[in-house]
Amino acid sequence: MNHTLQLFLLLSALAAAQGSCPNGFVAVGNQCYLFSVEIGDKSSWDLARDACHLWDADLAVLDMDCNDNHHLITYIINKGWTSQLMWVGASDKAQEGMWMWIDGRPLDMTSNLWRAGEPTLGSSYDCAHLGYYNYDYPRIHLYDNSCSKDLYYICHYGAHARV
Ligand SMILES: [Ca+2]
Repeated sequence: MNHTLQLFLLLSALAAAQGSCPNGFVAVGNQCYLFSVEIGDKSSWDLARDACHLWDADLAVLDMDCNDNHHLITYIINKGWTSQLMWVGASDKAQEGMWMWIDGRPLDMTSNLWRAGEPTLGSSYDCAHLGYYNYDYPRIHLYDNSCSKDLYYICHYGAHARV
């Protein structure tokens, strides 16, 4: 093994150990996210995805089986962003009432990620965002909303969209 390759492997290992993320992204748990609230950008759900794609990312996917959800939500609360509505990568555009993450996993409508009473099953409400409701502040949950609404969004580096 030559020295250049050894150095490259060492730096790669260090970067991974430090959870380093691309410019603009922050490490939360062991994932990298970009919060558009940091750059003041709001857009529709589709345009938010386009923006994320420019950074080799896609809208955030949350997973109940994984601690990263907890890290992400705690991070948002600690930042004081609980009153900001932020698009994440789930929708029921393909089929009303069949919520899917953009990585192809189903999002169970009974998931604890949803605010009680959400999603509303509206055919005009097909995209999911994180947000809060007055009386459970500062807890945040998923809500469905109109995809054309201009909201902040969370890009997730390395999220591999299949839909
Ligand atoms: Ca819907």
